[in-house]
Amino acid sequence: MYTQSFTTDTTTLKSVERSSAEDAAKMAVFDTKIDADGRIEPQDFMPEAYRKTLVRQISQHAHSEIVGMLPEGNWILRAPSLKRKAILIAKVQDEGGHGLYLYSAAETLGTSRDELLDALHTGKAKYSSIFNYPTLTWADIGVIGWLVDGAAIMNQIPLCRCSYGPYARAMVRICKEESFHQRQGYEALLTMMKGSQAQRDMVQDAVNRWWWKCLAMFGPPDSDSPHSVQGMRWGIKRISNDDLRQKFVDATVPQAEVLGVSLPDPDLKWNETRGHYDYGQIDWDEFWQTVNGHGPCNRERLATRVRAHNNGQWVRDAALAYAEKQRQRAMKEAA
Ligand code: BYC
Repeated sequence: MYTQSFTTDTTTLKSVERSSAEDAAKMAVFDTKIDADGRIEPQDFMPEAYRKTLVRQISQHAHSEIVGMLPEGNWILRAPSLKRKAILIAKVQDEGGHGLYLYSAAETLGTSRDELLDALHTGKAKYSSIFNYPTLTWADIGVIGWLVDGAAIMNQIPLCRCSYGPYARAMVRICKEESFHQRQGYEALLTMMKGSQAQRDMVQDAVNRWWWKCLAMFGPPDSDSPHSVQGMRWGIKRISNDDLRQKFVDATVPQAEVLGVSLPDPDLKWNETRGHYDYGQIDWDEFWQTVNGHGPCNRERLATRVRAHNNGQWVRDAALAYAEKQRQRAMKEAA
């Protein structure tokens, strides 16, 4: 009995040694690829922490896209013209598509869409803080396009160069569509700014309510961002939260001037020495409250999302039944 036990132990030891040598070799290949700015594909070896980080980020991103459909979807029936309604329907539909590309990218990492949706619906998964605020007027829809999609593009363009191939490729198409979203929002606001004083006031009020929330969208300051250093080391993140936020402020101030709105920050001013705009303090307590489920619309958004998923069960059932019928028919024909 003891002999057998010893024999087994030696075999195990040898196989552990062999597998750790193999793992070290695979890890070296992975590191070399990352250092050379290469792409990691689903069939390649990747350390478990890299896989987990990607699933975390891609799932949060996918959830943001589909929860992001809700505040805008609320306005489809109230759009002020057929043209604006058609544009809004197309935009909301695009967001659903972005969610699908991203869930598919996560599936290549071994996590199914059902698992991810379950985590969203049970409140375990995060999605962007920005979608927990109400859309009170039609001007909010323009401002979401201009500022929220504008911030999203700023954050997502660098993701087209993410080290994980399927995520990077999904982002190329998403960014093209986000660019249309941003422009349609800005154009809708330009039209309102050429209208009545009441319309101009509505735009200014929406900008005042959304500006700070958009700055917070980029995530906590670099000094409080637990995932940034490793994410950048792995080439998942290319530009830090604070640097992206600064790029967004610098790009948006001149757009606000053309539009004729003010940005609600008394500390916002050009800094000649830095070559950037300085801006005021973001309310990080409010940001974390919202991220942790206590924003103004968190409960409503999640409840609407779960209801929509449950209401769609019959569609999924019908699609599966149809696929099964097709499979049976193909088998019968092949026999
Ligand atoms: N909201 O260490 P950090 C869109 C979390 S879709 C909520 O900096 P990381 C659109 C963060 O997840 C917009 N949570 O993390 C759609 C982490 O939590 P955990 C969505 C946030 O990952 C429809 C913790 O805070 N875009 O624009 O290095 C219509 C610490 O943060 C937020 C994406 O998802 C936030 N704003 O960097 C219109 C882009 N910020 O996981 C528009 C992809 C941070 O430790 N994601 N947290 O529990 C990213 O680029 C990065 O994940 C982030 C955060 C920059 C967001």
